[in-house]
Amino acid sequence: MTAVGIFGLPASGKSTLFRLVTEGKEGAVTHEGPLTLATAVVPLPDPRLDALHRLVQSRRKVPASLTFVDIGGYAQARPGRFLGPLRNVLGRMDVLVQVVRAFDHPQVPHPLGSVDPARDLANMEAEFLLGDLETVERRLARLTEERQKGARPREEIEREQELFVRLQRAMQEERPLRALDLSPEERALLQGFTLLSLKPMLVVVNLGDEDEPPNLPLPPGVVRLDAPLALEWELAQLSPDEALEMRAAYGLPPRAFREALLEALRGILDVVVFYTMNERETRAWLLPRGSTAVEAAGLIHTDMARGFIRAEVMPAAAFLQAQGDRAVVRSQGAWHLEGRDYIVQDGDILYIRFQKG
Ligand SMILES: Nc1nc2c(ncn2[C@@H]2O[C@H](COP(=O)(O)OP(=O)(O)O)[C@@H](O)[C@H]2O)c(=O)[nH]1
Ligand SMILES: [Mg+2]
Repeated sequence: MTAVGIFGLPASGKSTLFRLVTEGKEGAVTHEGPLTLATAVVPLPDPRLDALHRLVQSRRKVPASLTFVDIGGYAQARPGRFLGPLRNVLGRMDVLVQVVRAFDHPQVPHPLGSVDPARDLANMEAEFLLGDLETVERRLARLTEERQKGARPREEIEREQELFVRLQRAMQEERPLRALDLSPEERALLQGFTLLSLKPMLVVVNLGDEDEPPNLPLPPGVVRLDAPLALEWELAQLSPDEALEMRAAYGLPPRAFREALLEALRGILDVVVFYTMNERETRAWLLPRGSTAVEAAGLIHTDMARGFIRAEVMPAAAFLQAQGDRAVVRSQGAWHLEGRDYIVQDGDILYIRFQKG
């Protein structure tokens, strides 16, 4: 499951964005402390999957999906006071979508009394950094203790110390962790910690219908998208032709914001898409970039990972080019057998050979 957390101040447009991206789903509601979470699964548009399915004609087509969570109920007490529950929920997400309010509306008061997207963005970033700095300093204190006790091999502790000191320095210079150059091993070391400024983040600036995009100093390493969300939701109810006409009249790009958002998310998530096909289903899967064939097998079924023998691999592009003729793909040398450590590439079609039981 790949989780996308939508967060931001009250009345910034989070639920409007959630409705837009889920095409009006209610979402399953849960509570966590003062927070109310609405969760819904959104299939990812994938022209490559559509083409494969047309060729193979399996009974079902199963797209990869993102799980969106609308995180409501967070009210900023005052800058620099991060609420624990929000940190915990955001910590479980794979990508963060921060909604920042730029629209003004007399009937919808801003919780801080005035519309100021630059302020709201800077406050949130400051809270991220402050919380992360606390986490890092707690870890450093712990590592010093471990070193005195000799609890683990010294080199191991020193390697971790070196990394956490680097993180500490970055945050003291107000640089978010997402802007650091970290090796895969270092990222793996940081897996268990809640470090929000390390997470990929997309900022959605919610404009009024007639607004020009404001000039905003953007935190390093985040992707920004601008849209009048309430208007986008209204336009999403129209027929495609009507919508196109209205979009032009409002000076909006022809492509619906929903599509632009899903594509941007797909871009900042560090994942590849691979495919499986049989007569029953043609299916797309998301896998963290750099994952191996046996990890891909484990995503499909734990038995496949346990009994993994080999993976048959062919690129979707080659299969489509060959009109689904496997013999042609083979004759072009595009079909190959791989072992468990093969790094799965975006667009691979996998067939896992495994031993049952
Ligand atoms: N004018 C205007 N109103 C909006 C826009 N986006 C949201 N709203 C309104 O602001 C209110 C709060 O929006 P909502 O999505 O519920 O915000 P949330 O508290 O962040 O979930 C609702 O009444 C929305 O209709 C927008 O782009 N323009
Ligand atoms: Mg809401």
